[in-house]
Amino acid sequence: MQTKQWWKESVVFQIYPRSFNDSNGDGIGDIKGITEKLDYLKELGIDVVWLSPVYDSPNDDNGYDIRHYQQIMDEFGSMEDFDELLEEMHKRDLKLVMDLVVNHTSDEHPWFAESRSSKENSKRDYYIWKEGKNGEEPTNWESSFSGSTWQYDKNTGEYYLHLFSKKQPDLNWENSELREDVYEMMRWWLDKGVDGFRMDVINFISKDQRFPDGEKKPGVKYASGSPYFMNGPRIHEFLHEMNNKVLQYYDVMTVGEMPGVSVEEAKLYTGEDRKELNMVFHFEHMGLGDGPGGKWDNQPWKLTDMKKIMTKWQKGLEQKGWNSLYWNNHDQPRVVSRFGNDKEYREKSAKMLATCLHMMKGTPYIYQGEEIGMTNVAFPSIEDYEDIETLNWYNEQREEFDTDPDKLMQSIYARGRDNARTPVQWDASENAGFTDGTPWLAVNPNYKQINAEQALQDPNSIFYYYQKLIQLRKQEEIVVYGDYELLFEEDEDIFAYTRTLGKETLLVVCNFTDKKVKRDYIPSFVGENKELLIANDEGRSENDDLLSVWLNPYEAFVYKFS
Ligand code: TEU
Ligand code: CA
Repeated sequence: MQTKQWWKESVVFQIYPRSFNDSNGDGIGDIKGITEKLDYLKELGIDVVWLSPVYDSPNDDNGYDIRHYQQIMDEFGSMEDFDELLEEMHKRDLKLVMDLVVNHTSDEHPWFAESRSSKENSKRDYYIWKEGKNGEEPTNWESSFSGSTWQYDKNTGEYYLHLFSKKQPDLNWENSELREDVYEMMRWWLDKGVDGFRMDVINFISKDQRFPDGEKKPGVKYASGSPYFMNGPRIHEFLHEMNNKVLQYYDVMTVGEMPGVSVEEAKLYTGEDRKELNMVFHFEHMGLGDGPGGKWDNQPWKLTDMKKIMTKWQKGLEQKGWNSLYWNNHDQPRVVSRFGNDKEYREKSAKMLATCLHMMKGTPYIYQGEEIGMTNVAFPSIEDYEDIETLNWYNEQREEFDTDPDKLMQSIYARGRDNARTPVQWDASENAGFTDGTPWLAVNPNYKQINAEQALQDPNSIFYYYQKLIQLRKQEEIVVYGDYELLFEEDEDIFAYTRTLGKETLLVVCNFTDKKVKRDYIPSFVGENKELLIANDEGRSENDDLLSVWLNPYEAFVYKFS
C-alpha cells in the first residue's frame, strides 16, 4: 500500500470565482459570495477548495493573466475578504488551494512594463525576447488562443513569447532572479496559511533554448511548438528547486496542470522520492472526441478508448506517484453533456459518471455545478460568448477560412469553455440566485429545473449521491488505497473494474449507454460476503445474483466483498 497522506484521502472542489456566487449585485461572483456558501460545501462533504485565480488582473483571460500576485482583483473584493474566507474555511476544517499562474503574467504586470521599456532594463530577461527571422516571427509556433506565439514590440524592435494571449507574456524561467521572486511570492501565500497550489500549465515553464520551428501541416500558417516547451529540458530541475526552496517547508498539496504529459513523465513529476509535485492533471481523457483538427473538430468517442486511458494511468501510477481524478473543469464542457446524457437520463448518467470516477484510485476533483448535474449551454449567437479562446478561434475561422457560422457554433456548443462558466444555479429565482444584477455571462436557461435548492430538497438528488460517494471514501480505506484492475476491456458499453486491499474487493460496474444490457459477471469472488455500497438504481439490491445481471440505462453499482 502507498504511504498515507491527507491529500490522498481528500476530495477537492474547484471554484471558478467569477461564476460562483455574486454577493453585491454587480453580476460578478466574488470572495464574499464564496464565504456565504461554505456551509453548502461542508454539507457536500468535500475537504479542499481549489480556487481559480482571484489576483489583480485586467481579465483578458479571466484572471489567468495576473497583474499583481499579492493583490486581490477589485471585482472579487479585498485582501480582508480573502483573509476572512481563509479563516472561515479553516474554522470548518476546509483547506484552500490557490491557483499558481507562473508560466506567464499579464502584460500589465510591473515586471513586464519594465522588461519592455528597454533592452538594458534589469527585468528585460524576466520575459522571453527574440529578434525576428527574415522579417517574420522568431519561430512558426501557434498560440493556444490562435495566431502566432510572438508579438512584435515596436519600442525595442524585438518579439516577446506568449503561448497564450498576447496579453499573457511568458516568463523566462532560465533567469534565476525571476525564479527567486516566484518562490518569494509563494512563501508569502503559504505564510498566510493557504494549503497548497494548483499550478497552471506548469510543465510549459522550461523552453528549449534553441527555439526551433515546429513541423507544419500543409495549408496552415503556424505549427505546434509544443515539443519545445511541454516537459522541456529543465522542467524537473525547476520543480525540484521549487520543492527544495519552498514547498518542503509546508504541509501542503500540489497539483500541476500538465497538457501533453505522459504516464512515464508523471511518474517523475509525482514520485514521492523525487520531491517535485504530489499530483498532475493529465489531459488524455480530455482529448476523447478530438478529431484531426483538434478539439474544435469534435467527433464521437469510444468507451474502450476511455477505459484504455484511465486504466493506463491507474496502473501506471500504482507504485509511485498519485492520480488526480477529474471529468471536467473551467476549460472543459460539462461532463454530463459530454460523456453522459443530459436529456432523458441526466440524473442517472451524472450519478453513473460520478461513481465511475470516485471509485478509482486517486484524489477526485469536483467542478462547481457538477454536483447538481449542470449541463452545457447553447447560446444563440457568438455575441453571447465571453471566452477568449472561443472568440479568437471563431474570428480566425471566419476571417481566414470563411467557415459557415452554424458549423462553428456547433463546435462551440460541444467543446467551448463557456459551457463550464455559466453561473452556478443556486435556485429557481431570476438569474438562478447567482446575482441580483445582470450576470457577466448569461445563466443557462435550464436553471428552473436544475438548481442547488431543488437538489437539497430531493433525497435522491445528484448532490446527495456525491455526498454519499465522498462519505464512502472516508469510511472505506479500500476506496483510497485499493489496487485497481480493469474487467472486460473490450466491452463498448460497460466500464467495470475492481479495487482490492487485503481481503476486501470492490466491484464497480457502470453502464455508459442508454440501453438495457445483460452481462454475465463471473468474478472469482462471487458467493463470499457481499455488501451493496452504493447504486444509482432503486432496483439494485444486496441479494442480486451477479452471475447474470441486467443493467438499466446508465446504471452504476458498487459491491464490496470481504
Ligand atoms: O489552461 C491550459 C490549457 O492548456 C488550456 O489552454 C486548455 O488546453 C484549453 O483551455 C482547452 O481548450 C490553463 C488554464 O486552465 C486556462 O483557463 C488558461 O486559459 C490557460 O492555462 C492560460 O493560463
Ligand atoms: Ca460581485
